[in-house]
Order: sequence, then structure tokens, then C-alpha cells
Amino acid sequence: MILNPKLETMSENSLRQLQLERLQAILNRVYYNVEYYKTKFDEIKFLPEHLKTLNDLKKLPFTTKEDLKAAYPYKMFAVPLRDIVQLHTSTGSTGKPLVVGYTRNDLKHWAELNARGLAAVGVTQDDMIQIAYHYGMTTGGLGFHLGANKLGASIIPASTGNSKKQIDIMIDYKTTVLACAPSYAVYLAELIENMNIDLKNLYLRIGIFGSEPWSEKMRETIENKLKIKAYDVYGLTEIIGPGVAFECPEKNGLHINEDYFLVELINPNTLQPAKEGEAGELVFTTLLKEGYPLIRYRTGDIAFLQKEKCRCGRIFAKISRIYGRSDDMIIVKGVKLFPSQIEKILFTEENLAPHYQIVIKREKNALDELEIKVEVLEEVFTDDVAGLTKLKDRLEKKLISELSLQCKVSLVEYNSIIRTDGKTKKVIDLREL
Ligand code: DLL
Repeated sequence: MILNPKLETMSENSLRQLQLERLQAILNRVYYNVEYYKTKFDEIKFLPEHLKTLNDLKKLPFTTKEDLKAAYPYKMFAVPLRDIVQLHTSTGSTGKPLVVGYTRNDLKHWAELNARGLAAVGVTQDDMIQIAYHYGMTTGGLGFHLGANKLGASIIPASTGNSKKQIDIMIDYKTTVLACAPSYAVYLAELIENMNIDLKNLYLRIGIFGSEPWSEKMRETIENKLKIKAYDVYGLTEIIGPGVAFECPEKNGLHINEDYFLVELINPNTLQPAKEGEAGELVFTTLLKEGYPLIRYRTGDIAFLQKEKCRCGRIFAKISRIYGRSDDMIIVKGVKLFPSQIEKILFTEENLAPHYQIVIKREKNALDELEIKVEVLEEVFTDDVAGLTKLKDRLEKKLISELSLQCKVSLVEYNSIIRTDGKTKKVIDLREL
């Protein structure tokens, strides 16, 4: 179902006109309310009224994650704190997280965007939706919650974890829609299989999965094991959380909510627009955000952009699945992290050599496993076994606490991690998506 046909199926001309008006307004808002943007625009002598066409946006500089980090915690906010009604934070950056703020209008819009995505794949007020994204500082749980609430579906705010209980809930409360990370859906499906639960006891019909990369093969596995239809949904905290783009029943790309977000695709090396038909880095400009508006934000996410009209009737352009990242962010069990975060913790210890490798595995029937192999200095490795065990335990504790993720540390002999003359491969991802 198309939740908001007036907007989702408007003509190309009306959409571009609406985007232009909203862009002019948001440039004014950031120029006069966010010091960072005023400085950036002043450097190139750009005033908001200089924007006459959508193409003029290209004159403005990109905003990067580094810029947002430097603005910690509130310097990117475009309204006084008294107008902010909710805060969220992103995971995945080194040190302090990014803090994003929502005004009451932002929350209203966020609800609309997520409701569109849910309606698109057939969720209605007759559904019982189990939201097994984390409810907390990250955006998954509460983002879907707002959307499902707007739609009038019955919400089970299950949050993450406690998998057996999730399955009990699914059966007893007659869940019809499951929203969670795709790797968690595979895990739950395999657990259901291993527990010999007859699928007749389940009422599930739709799955809405995002927040990490997944593949057509994973879609097939989930659909076959749970006998549901599985859909992709994309978003990021900085832009709003879930609700940036969603799949429709055509299942060949995710519609960007283009009346809220202006999309560009760039070559991450040249920073020029990606060539027609080429993959590139997604760049978004928020068109209506009040609390935390961003202009030309480089997401780091690599995808294709499809502009042909979709058979579902929506006008909005589609992105392909996310193929990778232009930086080295990795996503393990839905938790986003950078090798530099791990490195920083390792180097708080004296007896380690500066050589490490991050290995990610996914055994069958299991969730992702994170192993950190790190070399110990030659003189330390041989003598003191008890000392090594203590070092390993200490490192594991620090890493688990910093990353909020279970992980195993393996202390290895000096010189056992292969050196190359160029960039050493720090991340070995053995998962097959
Ligand atoms: O992951 C928001 C979200 C929650 C989206 C629930 C969908 C469902 P962050 O934690 O800020 O926000 O992480 C954003 O996750 O830049 C991508 O690299 C990755 N990502 C999000 N959705 C997808 C997806 C949420 N469908 C980062 N496919 C983004 C691949 C995804 N990667």
C-alpha cells in the first residue's frame, strides 16, 4: 500500500519543485543557526539566496563524519536545546558517539517515513509487529516504533537479545511482522529449526530487515526458513535513523524518501558525481530536519542509484543494496565499529607489538564471531604463561566494555601476522553474506 500517494506518486516536476523550495529553506536555516555552516558558506562567499536550482547545491562543500565529531555534542544542532525533544547517538565512531537531536516535528516526520516503509511492504493496523531492534540510544527500535505506531499496528517492543524468549513471544503473541537485523533473523530462523518448532505455530508473514549489509542469498534463506516475505530497509543515525529508504514489493531497490532527503551519488576518490550506471558513495541533504539538518553528508555507503520509474507507482529514485563502505567501518552483529577503535584499546597495553588482525566469522547456525589476533613482544611471549592469560583477559574485558560486543582475543607470537609492504589487511571477513 502507498501510505501517502499525494507525495509518493507526485510528478517529477512537482517533486523537483518541492525539493528546491525545501532546500532553499534548509540552507537558510543552517546558515543562520549553525556556526559550522555559516563559516563553510562564508569561506566560499555563498549565501542561501544564491541557490537558484537544485544543481547549485554542488557548489557547497561536503559534510563529513569528522565534521560531526568535531561538533560534539551539540554544535550541529540548528535549534535551541529546549526545542529538542529526543536524543539519539550513533555507534561506530572512535571515541565519543555522534549525538543527534529531534524536535517534535522531526519525530512526526520520522514516524511518517517509517510508516511509509512499513505500509509499502503490506503492514497494516491488523498486524502484530515484533520490533527486535535495540531500543535505546541507537535509532532502530524507536524509529520503527514510531512508524508502526503511526500506522496503527500492534507493537511488541521486544528489543534485542534473549532469543528463546523472542521465539516464545512470536508464537504466543501471534507476531505477524518481524523487524530486526537480517543476521539476527537468520539466527532466529535457525534456532526455530533446531528447536524443532513446527512453522504452523508461527503467524509470521513479513520481515523488515536492515541496519547491516545482507544479500539476496540471505533473503532466500530467511524467506524459506520462516515462510515469510523479507524486505530491506536503510537508514543512518546522522540523517534520521531507519526511514531514509525502503523496499517496495518489487524487491529491486530501496526507494529514497526524496521529498525529505536529496540524494547524490559521488565517486569517493574524485568527489565528482558518479558516472551514469556506476556505483558510488551516497550523499544526503536533509530537506526538512529541524534539530539536526545536514547538507551534502557523505555517508560512506556505496550503492547504485536507479532513477527509472518503478512499477509500484512511486516516483522516488531507488538505491540498490549497499555494496560496501568507502571507509573501513565494519558491522558485526549489527554493531558498527572501526579498526581504529580496537587499535586504540590494544595499544593501552605495553607488551603488545603494533600488529593485529580482526577476524570475523559466522559459523552455521550462529551469530557473527569477532576474534582479535594481536602479536605479543618477543621477550614477553615465552616466559610468563600466567601473565599472558591475565593480559588476554584484561584485553577482552576492555574490548567488550568499549565495543559492547562479545569478542575473543588471541595473543600470537611476534612476527606471525603476515607483513606486506603496502597496507596490511587488518580485517579478515570470513562471513558469507
Ligand atoms: O543502522 C539505522 C537503521 C536501523 C537502519 C534499523 C535500518 C534498520 P546506524 O547505526 O547509524 O543506523 O548505522 C548506519 O548502517 O551507514 C550503513 O553502513 C549501515 N546500514 C543501515 N541499513 C543498511 C542496509 C542504522 N539496509 C549504517 N543495508 C549505514 C546495508 C545498512 N547497510
